[in-house]
Amino acid sequence: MNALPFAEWMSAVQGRVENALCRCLPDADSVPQRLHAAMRYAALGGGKRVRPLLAFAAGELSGAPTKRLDRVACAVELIHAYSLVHDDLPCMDDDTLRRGRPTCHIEYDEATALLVGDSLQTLAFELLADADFGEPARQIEMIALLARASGSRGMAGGQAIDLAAVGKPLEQPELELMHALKTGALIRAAVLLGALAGTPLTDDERARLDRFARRAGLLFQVVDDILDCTASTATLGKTAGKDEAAAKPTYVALLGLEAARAYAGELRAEALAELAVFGARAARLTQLADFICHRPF
Ligand code: GRG
Repeated sequence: MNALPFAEWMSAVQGRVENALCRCLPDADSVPQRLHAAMRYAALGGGKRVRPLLAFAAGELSGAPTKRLDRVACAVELIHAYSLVHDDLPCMDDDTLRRGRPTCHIEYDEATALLVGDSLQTLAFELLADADFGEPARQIEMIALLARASGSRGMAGGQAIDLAAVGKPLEQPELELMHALKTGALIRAAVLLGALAGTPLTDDERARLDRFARRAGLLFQVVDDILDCTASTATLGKTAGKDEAAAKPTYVALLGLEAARAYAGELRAEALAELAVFGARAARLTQLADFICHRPF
């Protein structure tokens, strides 16, 4: 896949991840059928697969075998899919549209959607624990990294801060912390896990990759905020304009649209600067940072 133009590489990885997810999710006709069908509904057939793409791109830095990257990519995507299912529930964001289709609790029911999230999350850890990553100590490090990124000091913690902040003006450092946890932690985990699946990086390389991942996570969120107020519901496949309607603290609300765009440009440049040391090995990560910055949805 190394020689492919970016768009073709992207769809090759997306297709590969779709197949890998399809294989690792329980069959829809196995008991309990309704839960398994709903898990497949939530995880398959949609989404940009940005986190898996980041894992594959980071894996190119460390020469990670594609079979290991399949595992990593599925694990982070399953955590992401679980977070979307729970985020859409009436007790959270209360949304009816996701990836251009009815949300999981609308298509099924709330109790099923709750269990879908729980089950996708535990399946992610099962995948990492069951895989052969060569070295047990590294495998445990990877499992711990994903656990921390997903829990109260990562994604779930960011969601808690977000829920508590609705209607309250947040200053930029508080907004940054919220997003570093809610969106950034899993994006960072995708990058670091992809690299960890191969030959160990030096301490300096790992620190640079970590700084890249943190800037890329923030960039993803700033662009998400911009898209929420500039793109249509049809383009996004989810309800547009929800942040403003729900008085959510966003970069656009804090900085204004033009300054948010300029900030996205700064974050892209800072992220790319961290990759210079890797040379051609970071070509895919560079292209992905550009994609995250300029994506239409
Ligand atoms: C419920 C524990 C828990 C956490 C929820 C991810 C999340 C935390 C909430 C989703 C709400 C949201 C819009 C967050 C902003 C950034 C984001 C994660 C957008 C959706 O991710 P994409 O654009 O979605 O990668 P696709 O559908 O392409 O996978």
